[in-house]
Amino acid sequence: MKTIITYGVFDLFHEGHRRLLERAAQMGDRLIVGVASDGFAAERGKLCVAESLDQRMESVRGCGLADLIIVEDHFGQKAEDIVRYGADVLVMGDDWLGKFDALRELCEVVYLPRTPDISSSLLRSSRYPFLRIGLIGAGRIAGRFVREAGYVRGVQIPCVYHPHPDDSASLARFLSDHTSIVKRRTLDKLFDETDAVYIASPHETHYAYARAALEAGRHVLCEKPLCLRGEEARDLYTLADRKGLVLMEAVKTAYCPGFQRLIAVARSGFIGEIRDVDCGITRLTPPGCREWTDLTYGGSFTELGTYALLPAVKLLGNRDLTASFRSLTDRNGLDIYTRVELQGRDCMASGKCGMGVKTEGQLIVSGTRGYILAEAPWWKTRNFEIRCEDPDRRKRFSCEFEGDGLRYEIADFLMRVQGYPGRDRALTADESVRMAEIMEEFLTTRRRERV
Ligand code: C2G
Repeated sequence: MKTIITYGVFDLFHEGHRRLLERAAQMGDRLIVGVASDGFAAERGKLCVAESLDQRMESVRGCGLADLIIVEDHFGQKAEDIVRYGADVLVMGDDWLGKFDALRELCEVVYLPRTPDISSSLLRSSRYPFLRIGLIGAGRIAGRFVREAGYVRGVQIPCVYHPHPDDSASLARFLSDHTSIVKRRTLDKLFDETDAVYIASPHETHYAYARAALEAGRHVLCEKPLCLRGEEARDLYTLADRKGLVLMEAVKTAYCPGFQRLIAVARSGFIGEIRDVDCGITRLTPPGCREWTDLTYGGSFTELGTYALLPAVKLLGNRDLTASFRSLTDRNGLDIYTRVELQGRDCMASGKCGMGVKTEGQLIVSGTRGYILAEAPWWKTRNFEIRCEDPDRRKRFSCEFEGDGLRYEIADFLMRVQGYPGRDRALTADESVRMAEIMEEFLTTRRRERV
């Protein structure tokens, strides 16, 4: 019996997929089809997969050509599968020409001509035109956002709003770096030319801009911290829901494949009941930056605290966490280093963040049967491993984290705006509101200590 094996994402199953499978099936007696998992597709740079894995597997099943359907979820799996299933031929479309030649050691490799003029991405964009995202703010992160958006098919950035367009050196620098983006002097003009906004302005302005955009019927992707008060964050999510709009807090780690895999492994029960979450994130920041000159909203925790809270809120958020803070401050009373301690029902967590002190940027999730250790920088989750009492039971995971990592949140935002389901679990409204509440508690504590 001659076994043929092939792999794909098979998103929005179309004639090109069917013809590939049909030709592959004709080459042998048995056809095995590997369908990429959501995480693996994202790791391979396919960020805008519209359908879930089970939908895509059902589509392949429905075409009636596959004798066996398997899930492809890691690099190197093809070689394992060829041996495991005794495949005689690996068949791929010729857009992969040469990429799998190394597997000729294990089986014949055949590249078939792709079917022209059809692809999942064309189907997606034909259903939904470009999403036009207007920028509010023209600082460092806005520039990184534009570069990362270039990796997400279906997104356009036509214009940017800055409250003081004429006397802003950062806007002038931004416009010279991104000549295709034009400045708009008013929010209304920005809204007129866009479907959504990305808010990259100073922390304390986020709420007002997000509310204005939602009121104007625009979807909102807002840099962290979304809000500095819990009630404001709750208000925004309520407004977004009422208007049927997408509101997302841009915490890049929450949307990257590696962190999502870590959360899934932690929740799987493999390390038992989670009892402690501990992480550190520091970025030495020179004096003179906004983080140090804004005496009201500056400092380490407002800048990095969202990351320090994210793993605990994701894994322990439903256990009534109460927060306490300890900070080292500069002469202006801004925190150069803060520890946030979270105490919950039969659990605890701690997060260290600092722009004036450097520490190890690892994440440890501790459970009753083992723990997870994510190496620094854990917030760009690439490698993590499970460790147990028995050192032989260690299990290591490696995931891609491409570029600056903003592409993952942009892709999630695009897919949610386009109405594809299943993308709202990366960071839920409740988790985002909880982080705003803790941010508010920190600022209240700081104000109290300053009087
Ligand atoms: N294909 C085709 N003609 C098209 C579109 C796709 O022949 N118009 C082929 C591709 O060449 C591929 C298969 O259909 O062999 C599945 O295509 P995708 O779903 O786009 O999957 P791909 O990104 O190629 O993923 O690890 C390998 C990957 O999983 C393959």
